[in-house]
Formats: sequence, structure tokens, C-alpha cells
Amino acid sequence: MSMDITLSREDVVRLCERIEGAQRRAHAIPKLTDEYPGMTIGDGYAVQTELRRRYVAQGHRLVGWKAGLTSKAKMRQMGVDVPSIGFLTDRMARAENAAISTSDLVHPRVECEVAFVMKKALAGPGCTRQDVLDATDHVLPAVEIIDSRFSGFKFDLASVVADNGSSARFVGGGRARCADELDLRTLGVVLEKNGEIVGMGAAAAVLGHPADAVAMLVNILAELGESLPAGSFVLSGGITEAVPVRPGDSVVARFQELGSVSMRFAE
Ligand code: OOG
Ligand code: MG
Repeated sequence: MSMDITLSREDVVRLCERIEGAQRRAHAIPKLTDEYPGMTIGDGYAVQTELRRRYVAQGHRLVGWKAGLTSKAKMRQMGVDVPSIGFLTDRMARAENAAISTSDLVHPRVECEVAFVMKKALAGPGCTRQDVLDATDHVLPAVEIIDSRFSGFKFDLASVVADNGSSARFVGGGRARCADELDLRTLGVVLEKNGEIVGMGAAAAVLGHPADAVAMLVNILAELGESLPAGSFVLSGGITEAVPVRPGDSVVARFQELGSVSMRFAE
């Protein structure tokens, strides 16, 4: 993947302000490539890095990272075939069983993911599945609430990377387990909305093994000149398609071996 930056610093800042405004006001904007058709993935990461810098300067705490578009179901749903990464902050975290407000979101969708909590720092390039498993303290079940800031939830890779991989909220829960006690490929998950099954899958859907998605994330971080600190919370990517939610909906993600994660959505 080329990380070449073609945008001027002024354009990176302009696009970052546009994304930050859309995130703050929860309103949809056209995808960035409508105005900048030559935008590269490197440009997308330049905008995302500027967004991260601004949030940290505003006092948001970086708690981890997320891999996105790591399963065929997600790639097919979004029409993008290259995985991406985004950052996670303390402001995005919500408690298990919480009522999650939707008035500050554009068009939220939920995804079930395996989350990793790292006990050791990791740096690429060349990070492998085994490196990830050796550096993992525990895994836990999670639901990511994504929310593209682009109209119609339609984008390309450069635009979605600039929008921090549609990151909005996340909920970790269930039972934490040591990764080496589980076969993370055959780990099953059932997603229910209002008591109805709306998705199911096994964690192998994520790049063959969710630890491979974390390794990919660490290798992309290396291309950005960053590494994964010990203590990081990492989402490895949606196993099934993302499912839209509205106020009044309740969602339960039931994971084999890891218990379940529940939440409801409010105005
Ligand atoms: C991009 C984010 C994808 C995942 O788990 O695949 C993602 C999107 O679909 O809006 O978080
Ligand atoms: Mg996700």
C-alpha cells in the first residue's frame, strides 16, 4: 500500500476541519474524493492523523486502534477491498448495557468484533499473528457502532480513512479470556436486534484469524511512523455486515466462550 501524500498541508487541514465539523455536528457531507478525485490512501491517513492530533490537543485520550474492512462481508457491503485502520479515544467508549444516544450520530450501524487488550507494545513492519498473540493480555467481545460522516454511508478507501474509519462509539463487555485458551478462528457470534437474529458468523471471517487483522494494523501503523503501545484496546474488525440501528432498538451480540454484549439506543 502506498502512503504517498499528494495533498498540500493546507488541503489536509481544510479536509480535517470538514471531517471534524461533520463529526461534531453529526451531519453528512459528500465524500472527499468528489472534490479531490486524486486523493490517495496516504492523503486519507494524513487527514486522519491531523484529526487525531486535534482531538488529543482538545484533551481526548487515545485508548487504542481499530481495524476495519477486514472481512469479506464488510468489504462487499461497503464496496472497498482493502483493510484500513482508525484510532479510538476515551470519548467513544460506552458502558455495557448503556443507553447510547443517537442524536449525536448521523446513521449509526452496529458490528460484532473481537477486541484485543495488549500487555506488550508492538511495532511493525513484519508483525505476525504470533507476535500479536504473544503481546495480547486478553481478548473480549465488543460491539463497534460505526457512523460514516458521508452521505448515504457511501465512500471509497481514501475518504473513509480520512473519516477515521467511520469510528463513532464502541462497547466492550462479556467475559475477558486469554487468547491461547480459545480457537479464535472458529469462535462464533450471533447478532440480535430487538430479539431477532440479524447476523452471524465466525471470527475467521476477519482475515482468516482476528490476530492477523491486529498484525495488519500494526504494520500499517509502522507505515505511519507509529506503534501500538502496551495497554491498547484494539478492535479487529466486523465479522458480519454492519446493521443499522435507530432509537428504541436493543442489540445483543452473543459470542461463543466470551459471553454477550448488550446495549440499547436512545434519541
Ligand atoms: C468502515 C469501517 C469498517 C469494520 O469493522 O469493518 C469497520 C465502514 O464500514 O464504515 O469498522
Ligand atoms: Mg468495525
